[in-house]
Amino acid sequence: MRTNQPKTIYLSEYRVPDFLVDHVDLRFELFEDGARVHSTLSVRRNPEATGPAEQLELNGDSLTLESVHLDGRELQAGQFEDRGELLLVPSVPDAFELQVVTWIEPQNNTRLEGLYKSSGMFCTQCEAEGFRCITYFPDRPDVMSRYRTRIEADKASYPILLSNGNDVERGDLDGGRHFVTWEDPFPKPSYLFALVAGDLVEKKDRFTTMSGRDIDLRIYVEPRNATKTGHAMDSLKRAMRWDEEVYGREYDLDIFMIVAVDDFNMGAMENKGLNIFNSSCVLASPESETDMAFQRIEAIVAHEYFHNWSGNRVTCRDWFQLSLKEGFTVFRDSRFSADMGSPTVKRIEDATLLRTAQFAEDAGPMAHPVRPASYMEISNFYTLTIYEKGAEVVRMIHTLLGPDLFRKGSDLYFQRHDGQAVTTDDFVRAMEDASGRDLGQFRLWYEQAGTPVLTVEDDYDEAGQVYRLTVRQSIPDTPGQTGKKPQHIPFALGLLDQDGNDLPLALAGEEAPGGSTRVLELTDEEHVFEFTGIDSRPVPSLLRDFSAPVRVNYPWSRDQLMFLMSHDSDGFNRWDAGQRLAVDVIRELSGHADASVDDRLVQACRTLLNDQDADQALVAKMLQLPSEAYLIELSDGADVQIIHHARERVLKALATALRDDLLACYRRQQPAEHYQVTPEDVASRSLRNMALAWLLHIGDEQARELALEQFHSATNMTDQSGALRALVNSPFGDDRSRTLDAFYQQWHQDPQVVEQWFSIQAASPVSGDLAAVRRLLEHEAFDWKNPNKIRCVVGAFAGQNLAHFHEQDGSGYQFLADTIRRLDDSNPQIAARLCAPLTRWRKFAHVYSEGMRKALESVREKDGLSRDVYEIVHKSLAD
Ligand code: B3K
Ligand code: ZN
Repeated sequence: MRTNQPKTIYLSEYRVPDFLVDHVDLRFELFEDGARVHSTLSVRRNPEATGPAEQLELNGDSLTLESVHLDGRELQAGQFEDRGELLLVPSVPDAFELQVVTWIEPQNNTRLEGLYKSSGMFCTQCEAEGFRCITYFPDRPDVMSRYRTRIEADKASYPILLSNGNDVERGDLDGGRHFVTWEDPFPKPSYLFALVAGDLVEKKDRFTTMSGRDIDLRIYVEPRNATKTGHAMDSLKRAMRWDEEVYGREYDLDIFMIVAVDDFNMGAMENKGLNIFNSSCVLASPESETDMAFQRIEAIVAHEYFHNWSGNRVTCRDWFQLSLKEGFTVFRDSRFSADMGSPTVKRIEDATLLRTAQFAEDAGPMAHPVRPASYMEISNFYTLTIYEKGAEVVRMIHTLLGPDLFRKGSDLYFQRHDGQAVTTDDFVRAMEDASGRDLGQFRLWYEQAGTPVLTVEDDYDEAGQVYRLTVRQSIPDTPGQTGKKPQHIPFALGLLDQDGNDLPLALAGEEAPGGSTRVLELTDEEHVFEFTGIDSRPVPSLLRDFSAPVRVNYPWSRDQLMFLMSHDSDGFNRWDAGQRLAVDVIRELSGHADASVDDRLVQACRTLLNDQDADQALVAKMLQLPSEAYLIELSDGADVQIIHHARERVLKALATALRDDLLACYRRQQPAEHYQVTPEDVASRSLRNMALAWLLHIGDEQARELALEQFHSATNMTDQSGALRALVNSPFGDDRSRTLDAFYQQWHQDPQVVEQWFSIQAASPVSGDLAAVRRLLEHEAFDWKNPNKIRCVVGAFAGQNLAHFHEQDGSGYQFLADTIRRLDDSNPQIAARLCAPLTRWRKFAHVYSEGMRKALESVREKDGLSRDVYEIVHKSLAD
């Protein structure tokens, strides 16, 4: 077991940098056996530094130092100290030029941080601390510099050489080599540096900005992917226009580039002017990618583009402020997606992710505030809390201020802090200054971890025609944080009368009603709201549009939920009522073999299935049963097998009772002639494939024929993989293996499709047992060095295939632990991500939690554990 415990870094210990670097001049010599990096830094003492800095300290990681020059003089041993992770140069002048030459081996870089090779091309990933794997540097976001980058490489193998900014010079060199020099006029932190060298094809387009500037848009991909760039390019142009219209933000360089790479630790990266994307988050064609992939690509392309302002022009002072750029940018991309598609569906998807995964994180051993106070390894803090809860926090400011004042606030923020590295507090202050609102208490959302719980009680006074709501908030303890203060929560609600109409809402003392949806502001532990002029007992519709990331407890009856499902004017709450009803019905069955499925749920689903006037996008969402992960999140001492079987029984009962309705629905939803990703078409395909999946789940023969026919005749991947998934999860074993083989034969040359093929199998509750998953790891297309393959097999198994992962003999846990140990040396970031399913071991019933704990312990025993995995495992096992 590792003995040297990684250091904890505290926000309270933040100090401004002792030295600033105004200019960085880089020269890369790229070879097959490594790369030489010549770096020239113009350094000066920071006038704001608090102490007299004796020495210059530069970060480094896995570098071979070749030479150091200070103002042209080579430093000899003794004039500097190479401590591996730090290069120290004592007694430096106030301003000087430092030249450092390092040798690195991108071809052996399996961590995929810094400069590495993917399918023969050189590429980089520097956020958060990857730049120090390229050269020695004060690798922290509050050191912002102008970069000039010259790349030299073999011309035949690497005809395309890219970096940030504008390309200012190019030419040929001896020995078949060439160079290109890039200059980025905008000061930036090192984490936004990027370099790409490869044999890529270039897809070009143009965009004219609001002030009439012409921008060159380019997407670089490997030649085999040349036909898969159209959707990303269209998405990019829509995002550029949207950011102008909604935020008044214009693009600033003359060129914007996107590069697709196959081996990437996460989705994409917003490097200035040169975004680098995981292939799976940018490449798409209707034949080979699903609707979900199309939507994901649009959102991620927009997200990375939006970072140009929220992240790059205004960046983070330190990594505790990560949500400054991530929360805000997720908020921006989710509004963009809502505007491009169905706002209600987008809201449902965001809330589902939050309630299933972020609430779980917030209740587990890794719980942390949106602005954490400490960390060991920053890579572990690219979390649902920083991203999704952070976005909800910004959204609540938007709700409290209203769109106009919020826009004034964002204008002020961008104008005030352009070119600076700032804090979440600066963001909130700009919102306050522009709006005149006091967000003092609101700031607790950034400081306190844990999901607030609202407990709501009501009572109706018929004689006085008063409806009284009592709302109490409490915030659970989280590791290191107890006794929390009440937060400022925007609580949107409506009241439905007996006919299902919204009542006009007047609070006691008000002269006129203030609309039918009111945003109440909760600031105390308890509030009592009295609504007057209510002439019969209403049904409350609480937390409309999910106005805050909180849990709401109110004892709705099943009849009330049915009523809300069909009448609530708030689409989100119609869906939520359906989810609550389904959760209630599934829970009633849990562990009770003789209980039967409440017919009201069957009726509700039948009504939905046949309601052709309703918004079909919403209907498609409403017909999805709550996931096993969500059901687990809602329970204490969760028994996965019981939850799985109860949910299965409900699904089977629904499919059996609604067989004819499902077949009719399937037939109604005929494929559109031309593939488009509109909310209507997506809903139609989703309903069609859901009907198929439900029917195959109960082994319906007619549906089997339909699925086979759909599998072979589909002209888009949503329908083809929908049929495949339904067959894989059916009792028809022969069809399952035949279609899986046929699919692989058809698509084995397309890695993105092979990833889908892997994940359908690894996530299958029917056939994806551990033995099957182990066979997938032996498959010719599986590659331990490719994060996507690991995610699609191991991640899908542990994260989605809960009944098999949680086999009571603990085999799934031990398998995951072995995988983490195996990956810890080669790619610690991916290894650390895979720990997540084990971290919540305390949530589960004893038969599960023991095995999970043992698996974590076996990871903890590994020698030389990475800082990434160390932090998660130790925090998870802490008392
Ligand atoms: N900023 C990057 C994430 C970097 C993760 C580094 N471990 C992508 C994004 O959020 O846009
Ligand atoms: Zn981001």
